[in-house]
Amino acid sequence: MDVVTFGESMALLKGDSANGIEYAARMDISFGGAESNVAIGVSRLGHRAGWFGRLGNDPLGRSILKSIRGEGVDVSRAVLSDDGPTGLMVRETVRGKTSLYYYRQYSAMSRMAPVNLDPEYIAGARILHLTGITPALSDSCRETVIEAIRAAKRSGVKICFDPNLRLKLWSIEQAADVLLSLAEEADYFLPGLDELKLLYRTDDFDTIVSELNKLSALSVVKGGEGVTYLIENGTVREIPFFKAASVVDTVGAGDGFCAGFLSGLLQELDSSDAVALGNLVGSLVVQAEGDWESIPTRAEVDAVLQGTSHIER
Ligand code: KDG
Repeated sequence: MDVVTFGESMALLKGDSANGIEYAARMDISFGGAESNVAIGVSRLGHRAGWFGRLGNDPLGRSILKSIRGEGVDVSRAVLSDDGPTGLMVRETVRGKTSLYYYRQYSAMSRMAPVNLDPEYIAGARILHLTGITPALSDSCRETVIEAIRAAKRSGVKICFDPNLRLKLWSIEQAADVLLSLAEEADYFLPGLDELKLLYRTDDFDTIVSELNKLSALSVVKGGEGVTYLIENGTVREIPFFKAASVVDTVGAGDGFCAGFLSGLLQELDSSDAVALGNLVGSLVVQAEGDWESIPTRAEVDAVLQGTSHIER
């Protein structure tokens, strides 16, 4: 595997009413999960991606597993479990504000423990991608992330960490301690600027940069004013966004960025070109509905780069 990742993928319901779920008559169903979104993106960009997690042995879980497998992602270590349901999230956008409601407490994934890991599977990857969502799910999930890091480090597998701060899952006080300690273990740290302001409890960019320079990781800070900040060896470089032709759905853009950045690393691009590729993928993701459905293929990315992306009639 080029990239292995794990975490919770959940069924996703979206209502058909502009006034929100409360007034919806019909719901569209899909699925989402920051980690499987990234795995699907890495696969679409032409690399070998593996995703594992625990899904309920229920219709939603079986459907999600088939969908992730159908995207060319290896799911050989994923489990359909009888010890909890598949998680569910419900999303609505009302007057431009998107809200996500989770129904995931005591889900099958929340019961993951270090014993469920296959250290050899992790050892066989070039990069282990982790998010800050998994440690928020339960103590056993947090222990599993720590054990996965140990397995990766024993075999020289690089670690990419996106904190994916979810304050509906835990308080900023709980999250900051855990996420910043995980960032110290990473080779690549991919936070959002707003997340860093909360984690470091400051709006001052220079203070944030000085904190990031204490990490051994190469840090890539998403969500600047039209740029992504690359912080490496004490320097700050600004990598400009690609202008999205239109913005339809921003959910999943960060996962698309991660997939593009990981693809850049796997292609052995230099760090600024890998960040630029992440910016390009993220800019394409926001132009269509869906967390992962809008992640481009390698051919689509190449067409944009060659200026041949056009309407065929
Ligand atoms: O990353 C975009 C969503 O698909 C993702 O946030 C869902 O994993 C998810 C979560 O926990 O919110």
